[in-house]
Amino acid sequence: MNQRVIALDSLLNTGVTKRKGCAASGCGGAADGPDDMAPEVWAKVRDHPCYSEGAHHYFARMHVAVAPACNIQCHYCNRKYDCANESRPGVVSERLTPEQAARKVLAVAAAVPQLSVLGVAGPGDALHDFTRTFETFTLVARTLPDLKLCLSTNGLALPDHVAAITALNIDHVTITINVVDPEVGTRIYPWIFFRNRRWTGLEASRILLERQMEGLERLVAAGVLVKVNSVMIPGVNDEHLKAVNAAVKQRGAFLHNIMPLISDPAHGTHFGLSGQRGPTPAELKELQDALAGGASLMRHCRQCRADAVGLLGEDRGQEFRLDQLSATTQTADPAPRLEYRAMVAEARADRRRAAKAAAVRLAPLADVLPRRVAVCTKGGGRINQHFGHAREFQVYEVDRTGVRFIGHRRADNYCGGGFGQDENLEAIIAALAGIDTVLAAKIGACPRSRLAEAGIAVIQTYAHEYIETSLSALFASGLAPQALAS
Ligand code: CLF
Ligand code: SF4
Repeated sequence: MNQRVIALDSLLNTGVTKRKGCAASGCGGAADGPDDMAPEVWAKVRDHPCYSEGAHHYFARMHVAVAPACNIQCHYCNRKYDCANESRPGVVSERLTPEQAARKVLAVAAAVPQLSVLGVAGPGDALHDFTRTFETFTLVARTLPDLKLCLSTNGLALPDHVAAITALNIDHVTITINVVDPEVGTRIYPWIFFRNRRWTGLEASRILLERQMEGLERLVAAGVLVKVNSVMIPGVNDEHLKAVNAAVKQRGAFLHNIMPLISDPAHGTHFGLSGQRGPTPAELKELQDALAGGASLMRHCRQCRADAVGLLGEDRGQEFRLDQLSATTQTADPAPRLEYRAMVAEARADRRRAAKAAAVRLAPLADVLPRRVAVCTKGGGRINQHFGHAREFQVYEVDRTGVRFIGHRRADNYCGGGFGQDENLEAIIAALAGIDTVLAAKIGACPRSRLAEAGIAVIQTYAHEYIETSLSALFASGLAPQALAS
């Protein structure tokens, strides 16, 4: 490792604005290297944690909650419910004016050199009251022109704003498209508000779909990268999402992100209250695998809050509440972020070399592969997190062609401030269903032995190594994971 790569690893491990104690909380298949795409496209996605799976190990996004209202109703949405510990779209702790949002972005940018993207993703629709969204972007672009701008919309108002989006250099737009058949849409959307009146039933669904497709086509024609988010709702649109994938691919969507329905009666949504369940991780993966070869799939979405701050999978929003802003540094100096990006470029090149070497090592291992393994990581593509601090596990598939990120499993972290929490450990074991090997930087003797009883080997041998290097070394060693875990 050269000095810059070491410096980057230390930055990701310790954090320049380090959190206290164990607290942490939370758009594969995305082509992910300069060899996979045109240079102008690579320049747009290189540092965007949602549009590049590789970037999500290094870069942070922040959302500012400047868009409270929405012009449609989805059966999975209730923006009134808010829990500070919950990572879920539509959830926010405080709503901001554009001026407040711009101040907050400045404070975060000064403290978090990993910040590369500012997004408006609610809590309502970013384009319903578009003036607030565009004013926020205008203010931020003036002071922090190095940040990429990103917005997320249901698409109903989108065709009216394509010109403004391109004029503001918003290179990334997400449209949530759940159906391409209005009949199916009637089971998701009870109403829309369009051209000064409320529409219901088939007509509402038809108008929404037409507007989404028009918006998608026009953005693609204008050179904007469009990601399509779809909520997978078993028994409603799960099979249908194959048709959605084909339709959005045909219209030039850059990525398709299929997100599992989050459904809980406590959230007060129609689906939550009517008992509609979300998909299991296995059902989600089965659908994603069935779509391989269609529009490129995003598998690393964390379904984040509309006020999320930090790397995907962590949420530092509570560090930057409005009442704390006056006490935080406010500087527009881009130097720390530019220096960080230069370090990341070197680290990613280094990691790509390591991944190629790993693939060579894996090629002859037909008898032991494919395998699926979970890792504890704080970013940088390394095994650099203590098992007890992990609130999520990244899951990788290892086969003879190499190592691929295929998703993540969320679980409350085990370490509760110096002592283990047994009930959390049982939840973690449940979350790791189907996985028998975990790589972590460190784990205590007690949890390791409980996991071993559950048939899960936790290996610390590869602490701080690249994930690809470690997994290829593990399987090339010829040793069973249980042998290395002891
Ligand atoms: Fe935000 Fe969305 Fe932009 Fe990312 S999130 S507006 S594209 S900067 Fe990302 Fe969060 Fe998933 Fe969205 S992980 S919910 S895909
Ligand atoms: Fe909620 Fe978004 Fe649907 Fe509006 S478009 S109802 S904010 S989920």
